[in-house]
Amino acid sequence: MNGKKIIRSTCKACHGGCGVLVTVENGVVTYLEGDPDSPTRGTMCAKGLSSIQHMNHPDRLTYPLKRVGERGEGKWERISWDEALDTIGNKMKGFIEQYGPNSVCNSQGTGRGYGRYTVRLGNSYGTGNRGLGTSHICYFPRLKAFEAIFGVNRLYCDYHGWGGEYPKTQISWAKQIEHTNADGEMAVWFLDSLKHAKNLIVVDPRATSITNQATLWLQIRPGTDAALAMGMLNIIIYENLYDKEFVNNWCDGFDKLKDRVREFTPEKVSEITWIPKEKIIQAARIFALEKPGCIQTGEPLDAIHNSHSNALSIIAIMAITGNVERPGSMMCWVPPDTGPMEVFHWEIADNVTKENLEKGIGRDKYKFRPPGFCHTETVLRQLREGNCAIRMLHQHGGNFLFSLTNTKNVYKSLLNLEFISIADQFMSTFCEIADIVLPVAHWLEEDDIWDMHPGFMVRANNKAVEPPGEARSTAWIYLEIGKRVAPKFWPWETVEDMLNYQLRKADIKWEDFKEIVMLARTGKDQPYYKYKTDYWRKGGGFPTKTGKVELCPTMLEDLGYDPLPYYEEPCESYYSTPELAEEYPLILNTGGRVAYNFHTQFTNLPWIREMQHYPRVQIHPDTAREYGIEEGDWVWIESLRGRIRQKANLFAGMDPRIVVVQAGFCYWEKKGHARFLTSNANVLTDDAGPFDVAIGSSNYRALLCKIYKVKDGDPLYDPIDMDN
Ligand SMILES: Nc1nc2c(c(=O)[nH]1)N[C@H]1C(S)=C(S)[C@@H](COP(=O)(O)OP(=O)(O)OC[C@H]3O[C@@H](n4cnc5c(=O)[nH]c(N)nc54)[C@H](O)[C@@H]3O)O[C@H]1N2
Ligand SMILES: Nc1nc2c(c(=O)[nH]1)N[C@H]1C(S)=C(S)[C@@H](COP(=O)(O)OP(=O)(O)OC[C@H]3O[C@@H](n4cnc5c(=O)[nH]c(N)nc54)[C@H](O)[C@@H]3O)O[C@H]1N2
Ligand code: SF4
Ligand SMILES: [Mo]
Repeated sequence: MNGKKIIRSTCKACHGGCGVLVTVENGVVTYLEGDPDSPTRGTMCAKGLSSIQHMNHPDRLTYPLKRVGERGEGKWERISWDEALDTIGNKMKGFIEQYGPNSVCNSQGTGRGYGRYTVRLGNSYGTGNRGLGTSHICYFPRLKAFEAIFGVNRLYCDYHGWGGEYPKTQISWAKQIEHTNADGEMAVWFLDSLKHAKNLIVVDPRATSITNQATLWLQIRPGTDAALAMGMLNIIIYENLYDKEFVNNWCDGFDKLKDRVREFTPEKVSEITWIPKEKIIQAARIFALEKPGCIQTGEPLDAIHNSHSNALSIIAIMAITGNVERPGSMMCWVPPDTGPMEVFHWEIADNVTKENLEKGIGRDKYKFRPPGFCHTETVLRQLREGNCAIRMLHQHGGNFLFSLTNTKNVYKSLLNLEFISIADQFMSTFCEIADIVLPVAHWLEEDDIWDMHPGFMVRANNKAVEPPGEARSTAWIYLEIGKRVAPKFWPWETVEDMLNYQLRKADIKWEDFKEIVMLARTGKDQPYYKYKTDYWRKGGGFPTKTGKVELCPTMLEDLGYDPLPYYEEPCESYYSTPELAEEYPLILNTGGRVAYNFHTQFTNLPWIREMQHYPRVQIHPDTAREYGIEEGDWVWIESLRGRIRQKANLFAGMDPRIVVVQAGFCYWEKKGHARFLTSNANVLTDDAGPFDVAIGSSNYRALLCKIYKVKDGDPLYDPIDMDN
């Protein structure tokens, strides 16, 4: 057919990774389908498949814009790229000169494979205040715990059978990988590997789309995962079910862990978690005895003030059962010859002075975090109080008015920044309060390397069509800003030169890589039992201080923290705040992804909106009856911070005391503050702490609330009180 071509690429409508065949006819994308020859075997989800509607949406940003009215007033003037980039560059340099690099924060939304550019930019101008956002409640706690225990910052589930075995037992712990494709794992791998599994254990307060296939469903009280994990450790250790060979030869700190979990008897843990003790015992026995096994760990474990203990205790279960580096267990994948793309920012990390790192906001308190990341809630509080070292924010993607705790406070805080520049594809509610807005290309419109989570593959995002108007690719925007503020570290003439540089280790150029689309190390090329070789350490071992798997990590000890996991009640609960529970008698859980939105994205697409029209709050039918609420009623959900409305979805698959509010639902069709105050879950969440002591995580998953029916004449939303 005239002008028809098919381009192989990689979808990035979520964190990305699915191989895609893009049909382009006469310069227009006409069809998208999964690439059957990719590791995701031709599968795609509703979000990815609606990318044509997303890309062609009439509301796409097409030109750089400068604010001309008051912040948030919505008055903009079109400017040239030169003016936009020069203004951003000059502002950055001006603040750096006057107040030092820590006065300029640069950050991003959730990962879409451009994290290496964001971090390199921060490193290149030397700031110790990067990464305002949600990493402290999304993946950092798990990554840091992996690093503390194993010396490598992540282990993946070996679903692939490359070592001759599939996992016999799988635990899906606070995770819906079947919907979320998060953290470098893909739904299709998990679902296929279940065909080989004997046991599936699901740890989730709610019934999910896989609980009906589960051998055991541990219906946990939100926010109590560390107690459950320590209860399972208690059974595995005191019933002598642990892997003695692995523990004796390769682990350090076992006796200390054994002492710590002694008090976490099945009875006590059952009381804390609301899970029957028989089920806790059974889960521990199955995982310890029916090997190999792996554990998927999800974001709710991080989005709680007990986050680092959640991660330490669950990862310890992997370790003491010897489910590490054996086929069908938890693996540290060796990357393809390119190496991990993250090197792009590590390699210049030393450019940030020790002093600037130490002065990073929140660093004094929350030290168990990658260097350079400031602590979000502290920064926002300081902005409101008028004593924050950060004066300017350059932001790429993300919408803090939806993603951070206590939206009304977030709004007030951000208004106190002296300058905000932001790059997005749409005029988000965050863009609306910025000073300069940059239009960004869609994944179908840009060339880049996809390596969202370093794993066994690196893939190409291939530009299928030109972006609309003057929208530009992410890589180009970073390169141009980098050239203006720290040219020494951004020496490339073109984006292609920069991509070639990133691929150099594999001795391949972008023009060839974009044709082959993927470099991967799979099958027999992927080595197991690396700790028995010189891979991490001469003579064998793990890349930790002791060379062993550290069950009582020296990394935490050196930072002055209790190195062992412990359990703490959520900051609001029936047990920690019984008086509050009298007024707010239900447990508020805000999250649990649905297939139809990726945070604030896609609720402006007809295909997606047809599948879910309204934001929904899950309420148990018994509870709904008690409050006179019926399916489809608009309901107020109120916490100490404020209230929002969502439509009731009666759901019997959870404890009647729990209410699950959908997060991220953006009312794109509403204007002004209605868009982010009507139904946004984070109007309800807590920004005051206490936070996780080592990492600073806030609590999104186990708070208290009350619910009642919306009455005629009620306002659509409660406005922000700017005086308080
Ligand atoms: N469709 C879609 N996909 C996404 C996203 C999206 O917005 N939409 N977001 C992406 C991002 S940034 C991330 S971090 C990932 C997150 O993806 P996941 O890590 O899979 O997390 P969730 O789906 O939020 O929650 C997983 C499960 O945890 C349960 N849960 C809630 N609270 C608790 C608790 O206290 N304990 C336990 N054990 N379980 C609990 C929920 O009921 C839910 O079924 O998804 C990514 N993928
Ligand atoms: N209550 C509650 N709150 C949560 C969560 C929850 O489960 N419950 N989840 C938390 C988690 S885990 C996370 S990671 C955060 C996520 O929250 P954010 O990090 O704020 O989410 P994003 O999807 O990055 O932000 C959406 C914006 O990014 C823009 N965008 C999308 N792709 C691109 C791109 O390629 N380039 C650019 N420049 N812009 C782009 C979109 O147009 C949109 O305006 O939310 C957190 N907040
Ligand atoms: S799972 Fe993510 S990468 Fe795959 S099709 Fe859906 S949006 Fe695209
Ligand atoms: Mo996330």
